[in-house]
Amino acid sequence: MISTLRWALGSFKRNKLKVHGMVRYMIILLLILLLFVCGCELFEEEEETYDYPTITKIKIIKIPAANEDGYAWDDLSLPDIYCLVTDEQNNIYYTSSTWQDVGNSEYPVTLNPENFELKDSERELYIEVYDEDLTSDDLIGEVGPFSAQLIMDDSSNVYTMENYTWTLEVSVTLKW
Ligand SMILES: [Ca+2]
Ligand SMILES: [Ca+2]
Repeated sequence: MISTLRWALGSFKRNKLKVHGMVRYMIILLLILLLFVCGCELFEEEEETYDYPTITKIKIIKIPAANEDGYAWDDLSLPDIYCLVTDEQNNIYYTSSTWQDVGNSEYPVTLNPENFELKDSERELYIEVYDEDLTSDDLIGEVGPFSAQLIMDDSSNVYTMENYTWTLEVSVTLKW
């Protein structure tokens, strides 16, 4: 009888320990979940701040299929696209990297400038789009002028420019 009682007591203690373990385990799990959810929310709420209006994206949406002489941009391959951001005096403020052999289905081509700040928000800028060649690059076309102020007055972050003479369409995304 005593041994049965002892066994029952021991079993109760063991189960109690098991329950405690499980509760502890679930609390830890809940804490981890809570931390994760809070972390995600904090991450989402973290808005990047900019000291100056900053171009975060340049999208080449459309380029003419052929050059002004009616020939393809490259003889044996597709055009290699990059752009410059310049002003009226041809000062260069930004040179993008080049997208090699861009096919029609690849547009829009997104060029991501890293923290391209427009410290002078009134400065009028142009975007020149080129086909990179071995000797001299072909100018595909130009859009502009635009300024950070013009885009901010427009209030939308994405500003699209089209040059009908060149059949060229480019958009810039500005954050401020
Ligand atoms: Ca070419
Ligand atoms: Ca090419």
